[in-house]
Amino acid sequence: MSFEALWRELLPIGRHPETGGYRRFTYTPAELECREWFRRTAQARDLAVETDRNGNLWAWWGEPAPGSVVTGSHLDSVPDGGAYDGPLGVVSGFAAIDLLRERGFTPRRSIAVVAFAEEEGGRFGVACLGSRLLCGEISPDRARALTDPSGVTLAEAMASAGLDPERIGRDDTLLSRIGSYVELHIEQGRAQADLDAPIAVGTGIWPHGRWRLEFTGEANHAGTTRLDDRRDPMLTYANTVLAARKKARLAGALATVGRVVCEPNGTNAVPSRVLAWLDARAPSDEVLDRVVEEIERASAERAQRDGTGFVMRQESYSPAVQFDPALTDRIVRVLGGVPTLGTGAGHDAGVLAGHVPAAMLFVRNPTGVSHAPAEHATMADCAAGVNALATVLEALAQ
Ligand code: HGY
Ligand code: MN
Ligand code: MN
Repeated sequence: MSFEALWRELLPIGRHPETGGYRRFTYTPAELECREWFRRTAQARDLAVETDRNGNLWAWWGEPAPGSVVTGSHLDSVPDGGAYDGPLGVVSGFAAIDLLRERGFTPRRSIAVVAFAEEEGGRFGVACLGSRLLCGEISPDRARALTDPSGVTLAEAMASAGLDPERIGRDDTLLSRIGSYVELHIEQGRAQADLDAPIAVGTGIWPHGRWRLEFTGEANHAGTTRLDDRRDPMLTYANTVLAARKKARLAGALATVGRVVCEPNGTNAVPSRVLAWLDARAPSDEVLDRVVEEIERASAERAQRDGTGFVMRQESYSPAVQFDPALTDRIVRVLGGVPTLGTGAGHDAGVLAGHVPAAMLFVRNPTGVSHAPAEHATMADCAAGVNALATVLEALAQ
């Protein structure tokens, strides 16, 4: 089946009718439907499909064995994310297998398509949760206790999806099977548009992390409480957003606050608490640590002045990643010389890179927009991606 037919099957699942964005949160109905799609697609190709102990989906062409070639990405999305971030890599994996079979190729090394669970951390707050669990990069106890915004724990969500949360944790058997991991992903930026390059190869990922910010104050009446008598957490929060932007700009880093919760959220009341999440990224771990420290200090000082409480807690951190140079060079060569580029976007390949040879292929994104409904790649570029992936898988699996 061609890429387009597969793409059209997945496209409507979890898409919000008004915004056109995707809400495929791990183990919720929309994402479970994506899992069903993955299983059906694998079975239709006689690929042995399994859900591993950490909720990651695997489809095997050939016996799962050490030295296998693995490709894939993720099916979950950020709130109102685009159609391509994640699914493009999974659909392209199946389409590349179709193409190799049409060419009469029989792999000497098994090939697998994987869909990692909770890559966006969109429900439980930790990015790349499925690949971190696979690689033993997060403790099973901490993972089980992670909660979604309504207080449901990962353990409860897994159990209701028919998985046993007691089994989560590093999976040495599975890791030993991965000879190399190559993730195809839509570019989240427009470097390839500027280079007029439909395909590029990743070199590395900026260090990045996310921190939970809690501002506490004193709830009170908006109409009768003098300004000097207030302990308003919204004020401290607002200054933190401005400080984050300034500290990041001065350091050549990135800082974003895209998620905030105000309690009790009344129009005519000074809030009691504001919760917010900082996403910060930088060219190096040192710069990132410095920027985050400066933001924390500026917020603590402002809280002092406002008479409010301020607590900052790291929720997830991904150190700088360099993809496997030998694998990356080989992929560039096999593709006849394509541009290479770094990225500020995190990926499961970034987690795997610490454990097995990992690399990334990027497909051009004409506008660079991502984590938004407007995210888009042309079908021609997606087809070029499938071709490139098939060429790479053939080279690695023969
Ligand atoms: O946040 C990221 O960089 C990725 O999309 N999880
Ligand atoms: Mn993403
Ligand atoms: Mn992604």
